[in-house]
Amino acid sequence: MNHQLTTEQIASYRENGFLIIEDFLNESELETWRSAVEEAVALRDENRLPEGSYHLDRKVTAGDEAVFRQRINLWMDHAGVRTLMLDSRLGRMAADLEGVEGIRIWHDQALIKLPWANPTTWHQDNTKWSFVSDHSITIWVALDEVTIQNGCMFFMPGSQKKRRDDYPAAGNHVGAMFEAYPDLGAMEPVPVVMPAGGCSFHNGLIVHAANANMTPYPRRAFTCAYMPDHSRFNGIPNVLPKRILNTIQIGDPLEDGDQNPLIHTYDPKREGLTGPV
Ligand SMILES: O=C(O)CCC(=O)C(=O)O
Ligand SMILES: [Fe+2]
Repeated sequence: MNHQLTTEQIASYRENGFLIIEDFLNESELETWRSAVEEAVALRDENRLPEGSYHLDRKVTAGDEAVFRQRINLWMDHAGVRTLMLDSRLGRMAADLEGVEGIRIWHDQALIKLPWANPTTWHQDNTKWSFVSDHSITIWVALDEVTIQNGCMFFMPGSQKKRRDDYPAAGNHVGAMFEAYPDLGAMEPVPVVMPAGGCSFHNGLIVHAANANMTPYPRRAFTCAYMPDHSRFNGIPNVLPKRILNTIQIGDPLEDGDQNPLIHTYDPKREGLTGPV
């Protein structure tokens, strides 16, 4: 795993809100990621979220897979994915790109854009999550080559510098966000194509989308969203389980290690670091 970041890469990430690493996984690592994710998705069956989730009653329907097949927090119920996700090297990359002390997993997800799937509408990630942060970050690993044709992502460089909380949920047309924010609709997006085994990192506030899949093959990606340590609950349930939602108050820290494990920290006083398993 190509996990060493240069100061140029970190500076570029902080300016643009994203970074591409084309040679992230070697061939054998890619094979390990592919088979772990494939097996975990098959085991999860029709459930988008793990057992005990607040939204578990939201059954996956054919319509839900119009954009992608989405299976969240596979690290919780598959040992192979868990080993990959708890790797502290990933946490360190996220911490260094964002300049934060500690990194917790917010959620992982398999995002499989099936043949002929619709585009992913323009959005900012962090405005949907259970904590507010300028420093959330996602790694998006390409399990297949990603092209303009099969549904690559597009980023609006620099757009992470401004939070946009008020736009319609996905399901509307691809540019629905730009009706609320016309300045964004005047920007030129950057397409993110990469070979299988490449990855991108993007900030949780960058405005982004993905193309339709105009090929007869799936576009498989595995991603993990990270939350800075010491982030606090904002009242949005999102992917949190009932077990936590039943007890937590707005403003409480999200620090349950079984839900949001701390995978890397520079804080020597902090205990409970999970580390590679
Ligand atoms: O893969 C996609 O189509 C969208 C991914 C995305 O929005 C994300 O990883 O934040
Ligand atoms: Fe996103």
